[in-house]
Amino acid sequence: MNTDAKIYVAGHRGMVGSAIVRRLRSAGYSNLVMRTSSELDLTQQASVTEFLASEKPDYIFMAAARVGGIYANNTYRADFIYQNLIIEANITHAAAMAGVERMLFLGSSCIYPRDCPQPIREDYLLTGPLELTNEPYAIAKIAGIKLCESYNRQYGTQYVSAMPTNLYGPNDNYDLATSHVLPALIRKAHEAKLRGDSVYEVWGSGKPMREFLYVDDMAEACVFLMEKDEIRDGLFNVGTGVDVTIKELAETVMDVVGFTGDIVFDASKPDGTPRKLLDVDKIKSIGWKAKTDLRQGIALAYADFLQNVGS
Ligand code: GFB
Repeated sequence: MNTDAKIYVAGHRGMVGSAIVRRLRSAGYSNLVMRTSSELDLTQQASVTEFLASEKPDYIFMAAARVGGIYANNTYRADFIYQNLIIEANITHAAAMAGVERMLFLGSSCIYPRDCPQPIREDYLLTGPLELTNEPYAIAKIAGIKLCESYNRQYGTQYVSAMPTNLYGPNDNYDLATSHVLPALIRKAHEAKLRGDSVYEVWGSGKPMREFLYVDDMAEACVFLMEKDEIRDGLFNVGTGVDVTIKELAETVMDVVGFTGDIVFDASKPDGTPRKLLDVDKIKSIGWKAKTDLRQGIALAYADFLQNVGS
């Protein structure tokens, strides 16, 4: 990517999109194109077609999506499959028709079968049934991968797919009903500390295992993949290669936040996938690996929470 390349970041206000913008700017890319959802409704095919036909960016980072944690995925199942399918279909088709050569599509580790061997390799895709709590979202993201593959074969595009593990960091969603686990535990531990509570609640059994990647490391991986001209297609897991139980995570969050009470587990909430540790050998083999360890990342995320959300 030349530093004067025109780069469209779809979803630039989200946690991942805003991290990609930070990374691009720090790497000297200044010709960035961004549109808020009120300026450009990505669910409207005609608007997306007109926008990409006129802008004709050299690169697209597709970080726009309807996202959320286990409860949001399981509650708004129709919204998650419809909105993600239509956004990715609109952008992929309009990009190919506008002659956009290179694009990075962002998916999620939930695309892999619920009970596949761990760590999960990219070629385990579509080898077994999905986790039911986020199946609609997973199906949409699998379709996004297939859109990239199909347009690459038919139209000669170079659309690459990146599958991040669970992400966290600056500009995360801290709404307790729709957020992912890590921001939720940061907020719950912080508020329990302020209230002087003796316990803080963790959903499920605490037994599931999750891998957590700091969002600025994810952004670095996204720019890394687009800067490698020889990477023209395919699917790349992006993660740390290390996972922890939700109980261990909750204990680390308590320690970072300074909450000294006890954990209480709410067994009425779903555990979801027992484990989804990504095999990151493929992206490591081309020269990228995550830098931020979990405790360091949680401290950075808590500092962001205090600055922008909490009191
Ligand atoms: O992060 P999370 O919502 O989504 O939940 P997934 C991870 C685990 O943390 C589950 C537990 O076992 C939750 O029960 N957990 C404990 C909590 N306390 C909480 C809490 O207060 N809030 C939340 N949200 N979880 C997501 C998919 O699955 O993974 C997304 O639903 C996406 O679509 C994302 O793929 C990467 O990790 O289970």
